[in-house]
Amino acid sequence: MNIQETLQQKLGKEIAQASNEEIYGALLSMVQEMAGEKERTDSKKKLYYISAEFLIGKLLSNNMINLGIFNEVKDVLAQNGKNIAEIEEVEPEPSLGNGGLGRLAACFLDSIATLGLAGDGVGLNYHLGLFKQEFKNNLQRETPNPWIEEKSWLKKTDVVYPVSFKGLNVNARMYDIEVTGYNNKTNKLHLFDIDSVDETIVEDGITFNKEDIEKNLTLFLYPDDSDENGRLLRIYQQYFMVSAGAQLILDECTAKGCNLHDLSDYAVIQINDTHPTMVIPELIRLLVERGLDMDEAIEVVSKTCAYTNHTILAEALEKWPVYYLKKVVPQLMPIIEVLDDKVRRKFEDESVSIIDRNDTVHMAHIDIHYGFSVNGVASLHTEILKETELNNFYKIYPEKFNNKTNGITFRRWLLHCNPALTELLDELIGEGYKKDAAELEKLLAFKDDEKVLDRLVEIKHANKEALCKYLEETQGVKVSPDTIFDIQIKRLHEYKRQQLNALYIIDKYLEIKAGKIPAAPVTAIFGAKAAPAYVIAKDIIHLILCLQEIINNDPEVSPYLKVVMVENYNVTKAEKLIPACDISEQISLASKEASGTGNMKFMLNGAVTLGTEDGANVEIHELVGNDNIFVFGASSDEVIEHYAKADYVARDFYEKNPAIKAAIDFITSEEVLKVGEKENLERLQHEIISKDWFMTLLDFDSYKEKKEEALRAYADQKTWAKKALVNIAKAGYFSSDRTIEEYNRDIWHL
Ligand code: GLS
Repeated sequence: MNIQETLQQKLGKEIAQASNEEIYGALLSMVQEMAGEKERTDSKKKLYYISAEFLIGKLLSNNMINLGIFNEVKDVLAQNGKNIAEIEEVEPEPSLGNGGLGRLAACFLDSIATLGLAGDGVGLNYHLGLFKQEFKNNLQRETPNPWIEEKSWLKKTDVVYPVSFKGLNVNARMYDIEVTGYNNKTNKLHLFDIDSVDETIVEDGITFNKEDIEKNLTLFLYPDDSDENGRLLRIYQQYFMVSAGAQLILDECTAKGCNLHDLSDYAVIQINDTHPTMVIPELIRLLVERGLDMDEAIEVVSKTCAYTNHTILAEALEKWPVYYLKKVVPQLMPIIEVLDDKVRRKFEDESVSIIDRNDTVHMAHIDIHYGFSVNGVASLHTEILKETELNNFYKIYPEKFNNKTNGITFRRWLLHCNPALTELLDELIGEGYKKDAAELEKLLAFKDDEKVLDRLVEIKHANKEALCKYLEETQGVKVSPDTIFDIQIKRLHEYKRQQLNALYIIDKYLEIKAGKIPAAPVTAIFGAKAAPAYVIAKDIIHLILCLQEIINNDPEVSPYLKVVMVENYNVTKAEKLIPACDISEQISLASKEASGTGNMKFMLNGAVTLGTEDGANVEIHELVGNDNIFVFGASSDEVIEHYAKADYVARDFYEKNPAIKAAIDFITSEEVLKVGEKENLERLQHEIISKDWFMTLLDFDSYKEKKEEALRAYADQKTWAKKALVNIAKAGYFSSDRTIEEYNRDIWHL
């Protein structure tokens, strides 16, 4: 049966007569069947990528691309008067992650299957993904974000494992999502869930009773951990995930003939950040239960587990008080004590202990001592881990440390989101780059080809037009595709410095008001969610929304400058924003962004980076060279030194730099107070003047200067298009296929 016939059979009617919802449902079940019939990867040794987040995004089109039927389906639909883009709209987005870390896990699954490697994901089936963001009175509001409908990608399995908490025994049921490789075999994403979850306990917004574990265990992705019950729930979630995961791993390995002593010949477990760290003591516990002695169990597990560090921000390196663990998973404490004891006997250095003197368990320390590999996610990040953050560990275990610079899947971030660019690439360099991203470099041969450069400009313009239409339809915001699209989309965090961009916008506004007309009109686009309990991050969103209202409604200013804060920024929106971007804002304080992956997506789609020497920006810079990137700001060495000496004083900049002072004063000016909340704006202003923990003001002048340079450079469209071309051509290095090949070569050995 061909696709047309299959669809009609599933629909029970002509495609032309069916609604978009019905067509989506039919496509979903067709794709699921096709994926189910595909060959599974198979090898003695298998990777388990265990992660609290898999930000998979919508799956329909991605799966169709990987199965090689996307174009055919699109054509069949078009012949019947249907538009694939409208069908895509019907699919709810599974937002099972916060940001880069979760999206990376999803890109990795795609690449693992594409390379034909046996590797499954293990995580949690959150019923409500990252909250849905709404703007009201220029403030962020959070509402629940459900994604599981009657028909979904989840397949309920009969696999159920018991999980015990103190005074509570529950069952973890496994749900599976097929992971299709591009023109290759399939793997699975296993998501564990508890049958008793009750979505009706959600009250106003996203609040719920955090103590009713049987009803809330998998209810939310990352429940609010600003109070103790929230943090305890997090431990419940983490243990639920790793205990079920560990039982699955042992079951699968023994079914293949593993005798547990040789576990590491059958399994390798990649621990994605510290959230799944308890898998180490849990596996040890299970192995002892199954007959191994403690020392051997520890050794076996240490040969099986590898750890990826994704941040140097102290607040993200998990530390749990012993009494929390005793309250939730007392069965792990004796094991963690043994692990700590062994470390203390071997090393005198208190800073590498597992349980510190305040009775706090350092999760990363468990991973480093009892895993065989520790990797950072970009070369600068790994160097900082080795030389600074984890230097005491690096001195003990230099052989464990390695770098794996992040990557992105080109199936989603080029083939799917930018079909026009994909078509041009196919025409110019053939399709080989789809399997071997390094072939993108062939594009460099067209660097001086005027016709090709014109086509790049045309494609970008068309993508910008499509975005304008989308923004008008979804948010009622009108912007012009003939302005420079300057985009900063990522989670809202002070270290990412959206506030620096906002201060620049204020500065620009004040200049225009004073009669200084800019060379080229700019549209500043933001997209960001702030953690519900992160007060200053929400204040920054508030400021940006206030600026949007003031600037876009000011006839003197809006012809030259507009501000758009995209509501409910998520993977789906990223897919529309990235292909339309001219300038990619990657302006974190150097040393703080471990890697970034948005920076790679923008580059691949022909945007030019305006960034600090941070995370993977450093590698982008090396690849494209000085002419094709705009770099500014203090270096990571300088920043680390400022922290060490504690000699950065924001107020000095405020007092000595008139432009900075004017921009900061504006935050609480009458104009802003007319549309904003005094309390929030004053709090933010005070934070910037008297704390500014991420040194916004230190980089203000150099940011402004570089940004102006970039805006001026844009005027010469040919030269700009050349920069875009070089960025695209050099992006091959950032394919997650390359990253996964390196993981496999150096760590997994599948
Ligand atoms: C993060 C880092 O902040 C990002 O720089 C990085 O790209 C990502 C994936 O490695 O991991 N760490 C984290 O806790 N959240 C992230 O997005």
